Amino acid sequence: DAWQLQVEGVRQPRSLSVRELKSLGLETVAMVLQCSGNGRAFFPSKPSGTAWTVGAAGCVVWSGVPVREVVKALGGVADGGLYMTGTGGEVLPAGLDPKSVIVERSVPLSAMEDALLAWEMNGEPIPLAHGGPLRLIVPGYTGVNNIKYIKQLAFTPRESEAHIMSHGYRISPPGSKGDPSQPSVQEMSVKSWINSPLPEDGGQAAGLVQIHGVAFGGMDAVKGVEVSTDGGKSWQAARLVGPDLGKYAWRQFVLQARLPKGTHVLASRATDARGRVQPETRGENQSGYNNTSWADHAVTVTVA
Ligand SMILES: Nc1nc2c(c(=O)[nH]1)N[C@H]1C(S)=C(S)[C@@H](COP(=O)(O)O)O[C@H]1N2
Ligand SMILES: [Mo]
Repeated sequence: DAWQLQVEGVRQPRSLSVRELKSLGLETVAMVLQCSGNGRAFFPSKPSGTAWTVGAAGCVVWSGVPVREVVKALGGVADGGLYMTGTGGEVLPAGLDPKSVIVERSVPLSAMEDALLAWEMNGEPIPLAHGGPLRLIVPGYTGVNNIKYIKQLAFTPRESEAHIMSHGYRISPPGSKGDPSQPSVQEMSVKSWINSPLPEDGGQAAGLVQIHGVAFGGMDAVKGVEVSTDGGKSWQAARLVGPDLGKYAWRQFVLQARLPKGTHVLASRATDARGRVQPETRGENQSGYNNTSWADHAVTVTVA
């Protein structure tokens, strides 16, 4: 409760403790937190960075105060505020230019509407590893925009000049370096993948299988998922299962299929509430970000 957050770029800028923030409002959001490098392992260019396939994501319930309530209590956003900029509370190593190491990210002001300053994760205080005591949650935005142990929230006329914002996490053409003219990794888009059966589960017996996985829309709800058992030549509608926890959460899906002996390429393809369909191919970029390709996420299983 004693952790302090400095709020800048509002009419009455000041520092608030988590205890004070707890008196200003309480909301809960279930959302997919996904690293922008999730799916990087499928890039043939083998970009540097962790070779994630699908493991750098989770669907998490966060609770805290809506940012808009905090802003309201401090008189509103000051004139000229176009971005919401969060700064991580890491102790910076001495002797380095702070801009080169600080975790500070800017998102468009519009992201404030659904953003939370959260102190609870899945009903418990957020552990340090996931950003406690206080984390900025920007639903629909990739992992890096969700600032852990946030120490400052500022409404700024420009994007942060921290390296992680200006040059890191940019969609750079293959072979080039990141720079501020390129798009930053921000909103997620519609994506799904299969969690079972997987080749590493070992041999699958011929007959009935439940092909299941997860699907999410990013900024919009997921409307449906199709599954293919022939590498994308034909598709069947899967069934969404489990509770609907809102548009920022993922849904589980299942398709019951009868697989004969042989090798099968299983793929899933999600559609969001605006009718946008998960694409077949990835968007090539230097760092292996934002891979939503259904073909890359297809799995090959052998049925005995
Ligand atoms: N302060 C701070 N916030 C941060 C980071 C960080 O290094 N420092 N890493 C970001 C990145 S790249 C990701 S993918 C997520 C990971 O969140 P998790 O550890 O809760 O899974 O946190 C984001 N927020
Ligand atoms: Mo990340």
